[in-house]
Amino acid sequence: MTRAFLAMRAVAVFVLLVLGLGQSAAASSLSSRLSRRRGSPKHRAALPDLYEASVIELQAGLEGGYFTSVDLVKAYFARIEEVNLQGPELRAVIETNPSALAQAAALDAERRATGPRSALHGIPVLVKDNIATLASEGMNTTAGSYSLLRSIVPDDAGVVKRLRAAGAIILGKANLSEFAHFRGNLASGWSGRGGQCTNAYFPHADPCGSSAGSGVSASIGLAAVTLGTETDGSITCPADRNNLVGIKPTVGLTSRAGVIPISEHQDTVGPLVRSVADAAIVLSIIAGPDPNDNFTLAQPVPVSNYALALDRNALQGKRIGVPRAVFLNDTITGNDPYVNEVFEQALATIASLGATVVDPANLPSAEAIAQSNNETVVLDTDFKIQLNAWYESLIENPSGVRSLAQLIQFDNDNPTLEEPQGYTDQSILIASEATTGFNATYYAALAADYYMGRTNGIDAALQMYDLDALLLPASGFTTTPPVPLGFYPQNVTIGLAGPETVYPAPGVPLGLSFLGTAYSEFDLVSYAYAYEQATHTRLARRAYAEAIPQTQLWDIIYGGI
Ligand SMILES: *[C@@H]1O[C@H](CO)[C@@H](O)[C@H](O)[C@H]1NC(C)=O
Ligand SMILES: *[C@@H]1O[C@H](CO)[C@@H](O)[C@H](O)[C@H]1NC(C)=O
Ligand SMILES: *[C@@H]1O[C@H](CO)[C@@H](O)[C@H](O)[C@H]1NC(C)=O
Ligand SMILES: *[C@@H]1O[C@H](CO)[C@@H](O)[C@H](O)[C@H]1NC(C)=O
Ligand SMILES: *[C@@H]1O[C@H](CO)[C@@H](O)[C@H](O)[C@H]1NC(C)=O
Ligand SMILES: *[C@@H]1O[C@H](CO)[C@@H](O)[C@H](O)[C@H]1NC(C)=O
Ligand SMILES: CC(=O)N[C@H]1CO[C@H](CO)[C@@H](O)[C@@H]1O
Repeated sequence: MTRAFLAMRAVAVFVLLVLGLGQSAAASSLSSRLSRRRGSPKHRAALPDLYEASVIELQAGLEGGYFTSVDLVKAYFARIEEVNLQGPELRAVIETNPSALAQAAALDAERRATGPRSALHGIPVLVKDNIATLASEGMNTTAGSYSLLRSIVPDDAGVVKRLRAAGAIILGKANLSEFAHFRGNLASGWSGRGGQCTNAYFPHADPCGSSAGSGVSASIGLAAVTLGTETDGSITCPADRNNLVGIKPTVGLTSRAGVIPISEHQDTVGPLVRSVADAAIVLSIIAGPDPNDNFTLAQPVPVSNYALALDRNALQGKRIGVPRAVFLNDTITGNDPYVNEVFEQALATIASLGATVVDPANLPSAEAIAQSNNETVVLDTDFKIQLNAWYESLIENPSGVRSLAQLIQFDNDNPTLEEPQGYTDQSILIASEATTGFNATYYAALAADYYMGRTNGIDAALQMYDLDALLLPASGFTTTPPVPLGFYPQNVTIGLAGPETVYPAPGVPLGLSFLGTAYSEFDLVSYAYAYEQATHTRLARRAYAEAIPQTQLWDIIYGGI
C-alpha cells in the first residue's frame, strides 16, 4: 500500500520535474490526493522519512500541502539537536541559521501566491562552514577556526546566491576539517570550533573530510541537501565514507567566490546527497558563470540540466576503463584489501549493464603521479596568497587576525581553543607561510600538475583506450562522482584514524567513482545513475541505532514541537 503510493508519487513527480514544476495534470491530481490524505490515520507512513527523503519527494509534499517549509526546518533543527548535541554527539553541524524559520515562512507564502521558483524552493540546505553567508543573517563563516569567529564577510558566496535565488533555505553550517584540512596532520573532521565530527555508521568512526559534517549530515537526514568543497578528496572521500552520492565538479563549473580558499587551481564546490537524482538537481542550480570567479567564465554555456542525464540505460554500449596501475595498488593507496574485493564485483555489475570494461586502462602518468610532490608546491604557495587576501577582505574580524602569519600566532596563543591535546599540528600552515610567492619552481609545478593529471593522465587514457569514462573505488582518490559501493564486513580489522576516531571499521561504507575529462559531468551523472538504480547499495545498510535521529515531520505537524 505505502510502496504503491510511493511508486506513484515518484512517477508523478518525475513529470513535474521535467515540466519545470508547473501545475501539470499530474501535479494537480497528486495534490488533491495529498490533501485528501491529510490527517488520515495512514498519514504518518505517507509522509517522507527524513532519513532518506529525496528532493523530489519533499518538493511533492510541499506542493501538495502535506507539510510546509517551516515544518521541514523545524524537523531538521530537531534532528540536528538530537544527534549533534545529545546522543552520540556526531558534531556534524557547527551552527544553525537563526533566520531560517522566517525565510521558510516567506517562501511558503510565496509558493502559495506564485508557485515554486525551482526544484529547491523551500528546501533546507546545509553548507560547509568555509562557504560564506552574510553575517546579517546570523551565522558565522569560519572554516572551523576561532580566528574567524564573528568576522564579517563582504558578501554571500556565489553558490549561496544561486541557492537563495532558487528559493533554497540555508539551514546551517556543517563542521569540517579545519581550513578544509589545510592546517596540519590532523584527524579528519576536527575543527577548533566544531570539535571531532564522527561517522554515523560505527561509533567514533572517521567521517573522512574535509567536508565531514556535510557528509555525516546528509547520511542521516539532518538536511535535505548539503554542500561540500574539495581541493583534493574533500567531497569524494566523505561521500565514500558516508554512503552518499557526491559530485566533485570540474574546477570552474561552480563558483568559488566567497569560499575560504586553499587554491584557485583546485578548489571546487559540489553536492553531498543521498541519490544521484538529488545531486543532479543541486548541480544544475549551483553550476554556472560568476563574474566574481573568473575560472567559471570558461565553462560551456548554457548550464546543463543534469536531471536530464538520469537514464538507467546510460551504460549500454559505453567503454569504461580501469586505471589499475598505482590506483588499485594497496601498497601505494593504503586501502584495505576489501576495497578491491567489492570493486571487482562492481566491474561485473557495470558489464552486466551493457558496458565494455576495458581493464587495464592505465594512466601513462600513473607512476609520476604517485611520486610527484608538485601539488604541495602549488597548494602551499596559493594558500598563503589567497588566505591572506581572505583575511584582508573581511569588513571586520574581532580576533584581529589579518594574515596567515597572525593565524599561526593566534592558534599558539589560544591553545585551549585551537590546540587541544591530539590536535596541535600546524605544519601545513607553517609550510605555506614559508613560501615566497609565484616563481619558476611554482609555475613548473603547476604545469607538471596539469600535464600529469589531465594531458598525460585522464585525457590520455580516455583517448588511448577510446573510453567514455574511468572507474575506481572512491577510497583514497579524488574522483567523481562517487556512488555507494559497499560496506566493510563485520570482521574487518579496526584501525586508528585519530585521537578520537577509528578506520576502517565494521559497516563503514565504501563508494565507487566515475571519472572523466573536464566538463563531462552530464555523462558521468548518467553512468552513476545507471549503476545506482541497478544496485541501490545505499539502502542496504543504515547508520547505527543511536546515530539515527527520530524526529519526523509527523511530530512537528501533530506533535506540537
Ligand atoms: C557567531 O557565533 C557566535 C558564537 O556562537 C554567536 O554569538 C554569533 O551570533 C554568531 N553569528 C555571527 C554573525 O556572529
Ligand atoms: C583571472 O584573473 C586574474 C587576474 O585578475 C588572472 O591573473 C587570471 O589569469 C584569470 N584566470 C582565468 C582562468 O581567466
Ligand atoms: C605496487 O606498488 C609497489 C610499490 O611501488 C610495487 O613494488 C608493486 O610491484 C606494485 N604492484 C603491482 C601489482 O604493480
Ligand atoms: C614535478 O613533476 C615533474 C614531472 O613529473 C617531476 O620531474 C618533478 O620531480 C616533480 N616535482 C616535484 C617537486 O615533485
Ligand atoms: C621558489 O620559491 C620557493 C619557496 O616558495 C623556493 O623553495 C624555491 O627555491 C623558489 N624557486 C626559485 C627558482 O627561486
Ligand atoms: C572475514 O570474513 C569473511 C567471510 O565472511 C572471510 O572471507 C574473510 O577472510 C574474513 N576476513 C578476516 C580479516 O578475517
Ligand atoms: C548547532 C550546534 O550543534 N552547535 C554546536 C557545535 O559544537 C559546539 C562545540 O563543539 C557546540 O558548542 C555548539 O552548540
